[in-house]
Amino acid sequence: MAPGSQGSQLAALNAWVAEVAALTRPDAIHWCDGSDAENAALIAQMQADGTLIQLNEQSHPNSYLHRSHPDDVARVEHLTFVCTAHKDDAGPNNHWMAPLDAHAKMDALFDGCMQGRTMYVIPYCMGPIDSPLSRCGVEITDSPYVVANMRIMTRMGAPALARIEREGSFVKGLHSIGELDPERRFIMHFPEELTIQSFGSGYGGNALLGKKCHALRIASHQARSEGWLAEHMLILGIENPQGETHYVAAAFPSACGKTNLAMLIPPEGYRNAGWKVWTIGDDICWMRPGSDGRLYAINPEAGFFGVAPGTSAKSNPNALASIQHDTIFTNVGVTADNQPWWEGLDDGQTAVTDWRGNPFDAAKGPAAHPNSRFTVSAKQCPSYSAKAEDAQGVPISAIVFGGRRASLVPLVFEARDWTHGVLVGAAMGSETTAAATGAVGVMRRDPMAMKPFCGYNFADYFSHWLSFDHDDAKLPKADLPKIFHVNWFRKGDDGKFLWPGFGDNLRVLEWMIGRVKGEAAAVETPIGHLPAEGDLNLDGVTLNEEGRAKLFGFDHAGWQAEFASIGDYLDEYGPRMPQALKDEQQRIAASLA
Ligand code: SAT
Ligand code: MN
Repeated sequence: MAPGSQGSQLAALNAWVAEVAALTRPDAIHWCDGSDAENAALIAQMQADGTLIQLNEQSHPNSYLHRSHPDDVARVEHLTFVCTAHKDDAGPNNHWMAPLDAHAKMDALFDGCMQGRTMYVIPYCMGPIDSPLSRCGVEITDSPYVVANMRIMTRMGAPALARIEREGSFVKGLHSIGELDPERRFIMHFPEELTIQSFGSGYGGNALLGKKCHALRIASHQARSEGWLAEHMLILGIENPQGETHYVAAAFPSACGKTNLAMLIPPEGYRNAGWKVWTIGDDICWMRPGSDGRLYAINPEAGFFGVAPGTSAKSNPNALASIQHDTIFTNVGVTADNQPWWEGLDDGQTAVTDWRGNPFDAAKGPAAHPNSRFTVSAKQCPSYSAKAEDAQGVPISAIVFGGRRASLVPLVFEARDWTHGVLVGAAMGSETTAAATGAVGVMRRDPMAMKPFCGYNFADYFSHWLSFDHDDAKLPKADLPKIFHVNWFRKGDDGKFLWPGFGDNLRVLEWMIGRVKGEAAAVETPIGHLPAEGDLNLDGVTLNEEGRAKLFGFDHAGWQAEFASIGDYLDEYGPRMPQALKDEQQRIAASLA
């Protein structure tokens, strides 16, 4: 039964649901209330039809394995479109289709696609239910797996519906797994209509429409017109021994360790001294200037959709502790006693069955797909911060950009000012990972880690970022975070990582906070401020000569070539690219000449 009465704020929602039902022709319509009983019934149904496989009830209570279609294991950037009325508004960073053409294509795919299936209507809220920074959406899907995941990843059900009824506005997301045919798969965004349509995939960011589709592509577009930022960033709190907490937002491309950084465990010396790290979010950050001019951030999500391989008691004990119960695993292997297993778990066991459900044979490939995932409520994370539920959000002291760069880029540097920081973000490069289909390990420019997620022209996005550093007497004086760049992935001549990473990354964060407070020293170079020998606490880390030189050095000739390439990259955006950013690039290129 559809809630709400005629004439209420829900009339628009009811009308849309009726319209979708007329097109897709489901056998039944189920409005999700988010209750435990509803979830239990869906899980039982998915166990019965094989969508979910119960894992070892002793070791992993209430946890399930889902095996996706083997052709449906990652986001599909080449099939993802931003459909704005004008092509230039989507920009060279997006695939574009005219809205009318895209609607015609999608209507044909959705026509009758839910026959024999149940249509689920999922009202959800991105962000704490009572936060002014939060935004609501409704996803219609024919996948109960999507319902179960959305229940973990968002504030889903009755409270979200009540907020939609109050506000009357919501993002419309329509999803069908179709036939899971890669030839009939499209992820379409209509930012001007606050609408998402996704067909033919049941996986992650293609199907859980609250995540990348809403919270990044649609929200970035909304944020631009409303004066805030929707970013592909984790948020963490760093509490020093004096009990003072600084919040940091950090952008890394998918599968570059955002979850690990967000759940960092301080090295022993730091722990003993009283340092603590708090997790706010691991993937998405919405930020808005507060009345004091600082940026306040919320995590719009309520759970983690983390990469399983490499997660271990050593690399991320908080994540491992989080996923011991009430977790959905997708595309991992299983052990002889039916526990979830993946490469790098390092628990002395091994899989007997691989992610496809075949007997595991290491010679034929990994047990877990490299983009296999766990879905778990953030509340299960031991380091989850109470502040993550705060309606006001947390004030951000530093913004960090980082990618996977085997060469050139040092461990850390600080941007001179906001404009330079925006250029540092815009020039970000990273080697591709398994989170998207396509070649892995190819260096590409991934500005602010938003290449696959910015819902509008990057040139306009950079202008929007620059606009936060205003000189407008009518607005509160901006007290903006400092901007840094990090590279945990620098390699030596032997191809091995030079920096230990994980918990030791706190050493770098400590230096950043020292810089924010005006206490830590740095040396100036054309690319920004670098810590000099002795500025970073390296007690307990062994670095050889090569490590010190490459992690803290500045390769003049290499950066000259890099800045030439950055200039070419900015030019690809044509006349919409803000002059201030080009000037900044030219200023640095000149100082390198
Ligand atoms: O598939 S998702 O987009 O949800 C995960 C990721 O790529 O970060
Ligand atoms: Mn991500």
